[in-house]
Amino acid sequence: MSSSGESSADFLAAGRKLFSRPCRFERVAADVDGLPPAGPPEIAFVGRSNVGKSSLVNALTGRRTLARASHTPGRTQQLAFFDLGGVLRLVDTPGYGFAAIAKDQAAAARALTREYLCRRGPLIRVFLLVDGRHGLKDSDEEMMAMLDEAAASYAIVLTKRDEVKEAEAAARRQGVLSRARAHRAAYPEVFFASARTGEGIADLRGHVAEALSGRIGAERRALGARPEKARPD
Ligand SMILES: Nc1nc2c(ncn2[C@@H]2O[C@H](COP(=O)(O)OP(=O)(O)OP(=O)(O)O)[C@@H](O)[C@H]2O)c(=O)[nH]1
Ligand SMILES: [Mg+2]
Repeated sequence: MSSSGESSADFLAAGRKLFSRPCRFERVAADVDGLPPAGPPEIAFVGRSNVGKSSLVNALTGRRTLARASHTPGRTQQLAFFDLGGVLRLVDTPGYGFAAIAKDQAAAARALTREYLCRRGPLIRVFLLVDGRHGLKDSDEEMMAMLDEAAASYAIVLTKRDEVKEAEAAARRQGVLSRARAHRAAYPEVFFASARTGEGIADLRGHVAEALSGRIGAERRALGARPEKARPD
């Protein structure tokens, strides 16, 4: 039972309902000027290249090809905005940690993601995706430190659950959870999901519904997030 009185079953049902709304691609932003004006609350998906961000957006929305998933790591180099029934925006971000991307292109994508995560007023929740087969890498720890600093409340999602054996999955989740506890903006629960089989997807939808219910935004304010900077005309 949460402090707001709703049980997790309520949030699961709310999540199912939320993600049954129509979802459509809105726009991509290659730089800060390309960001859409602030609108509904936003949930962002961050993580290393190839971890499964775009696939997870597709799985959550039940749309196979909404976000562009790829066999080529580093394909997504812009922020992609998706509108969910006018009540929520899902934001797919460029992956980090892939050496084959040109250095200046990777630096530009990293700077844009950072600017977005640190300044975006409507952002209520970040999902930090980590490959469930490998666990946290140094680049993930760097992202966690950055999210702490930005006071951007985030939950870690281990991906590709279908490729990890039961015992290994339990140990990995526990290991990641104990490291997450050292980070002040990290949610004290680690999800494990598969975009391929759908395992864990209902829980993630429920978590989004819970974030949308208002508690998480309050957390972000309590953590001292800086207000979104007015952009010069
Ligand atoms: N087995 C398995 N493969 C997955 C899963 N999710 C994604 N993949 C595969 O992982 C690869 C990368 O998936 P994407 O969704 O494109 O990853 P991404 O994080 O968006 O990658 P970038 O945009 O390059 O940063 C693709 O080949 C997917 O089919 C999963 O749950 N299980
Ligand atoms: Mg992608």
